[in-house]
Amino acid sequence: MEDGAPLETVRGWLCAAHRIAVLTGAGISAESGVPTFRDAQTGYWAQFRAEDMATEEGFRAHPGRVWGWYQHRRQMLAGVQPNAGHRALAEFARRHPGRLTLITQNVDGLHQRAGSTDVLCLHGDLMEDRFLDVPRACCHPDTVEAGSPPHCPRCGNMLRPGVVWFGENLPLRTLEAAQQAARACDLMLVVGTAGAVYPAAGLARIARDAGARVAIVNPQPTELDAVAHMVLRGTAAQVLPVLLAPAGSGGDNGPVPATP
Ligand code: BV8
Repeated sequence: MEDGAPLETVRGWLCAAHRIAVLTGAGISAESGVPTFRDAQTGYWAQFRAEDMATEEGFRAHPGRVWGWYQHRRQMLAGVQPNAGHRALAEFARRHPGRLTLITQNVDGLHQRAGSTDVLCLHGDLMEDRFLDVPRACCHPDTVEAGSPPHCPRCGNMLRPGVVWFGENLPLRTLEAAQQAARACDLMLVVGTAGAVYPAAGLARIARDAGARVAIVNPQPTELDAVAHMVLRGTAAQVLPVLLAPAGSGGDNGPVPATP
């Protein structure tokens, strides 16, 4: 373990890093009020497992239920804003063009709304739809029939959310760009993810094996703690503004305890 306050140690790594890769998960949106996957589903949805609904099989078996879950999540997103963690990442990237690659597992679009650009969205975008089956000549997004889910009035092809479900491949070019960023970085920050979903979680190991330093920002232990050189036990909105603050701005939120 490095000497000195853990956050100051990671800040030293950050200042020395030519290339920084950041992998975020649902936890970075928690302080915006977006429930994470770990959080028990709320209300009506508490009776279902996200892993069962975020699958093609789950959608084909219960299209109305799964579509309703995504509509519920979209409506919830309409009322939330990016938080200080999202903004700290966007502002750092603006101050240091080309130095930071942001990779996210999230589908909530909050990084982009905070001003981050060129975000590598491994799992798609909650606000996009596409046809479930290969569209035929009769399938046009602008002529779908309303319903739960909306569908082609001619052949019944249903719309589905534009996200990557469990058991589906990630967008290849996006995944390859993320893997390349992990291999090329000097520092990887892993923020707000339990590190349980692959191949996204594997990016931390790729970075470490390629010689990068790996630091985690998470209030709880994760499945990637053993891959990290340093764990900062804190929330994204608390830690990132201090960690990523412009040089000379102090960041006097006090030391963030490392793992015990
Ligand atoms: C695939 C979109 C090939 C949908 C999501 C090994 C290699 C390859 C694949 C696998 C493998 N092992 C298993 C698999 C299969 C599977 C998988 O990983 N399963 C897991 C459950 C074991 N992976 C796949 O299926 C992937 N595809 O591999 O293709 C293939 C093809 C066919 C057959 C096999 C393989 C596709 C995975 C993508 C699934 N889609 N999202 C939707 O959103 O509805 S995943 C979804 O869940 C999220 O996008 C996210 O990635 C994941 C949740 O993870 P987290 O982001 O970590 O969130 P979580 O709630 O779990 O944790 C929150 C964390 O935040 C906690 O640590 C908490 O402490 C922390 N936190 C809380 N508050 C804060 C905070 N941190 C900071 N600040 C705070 N305030």
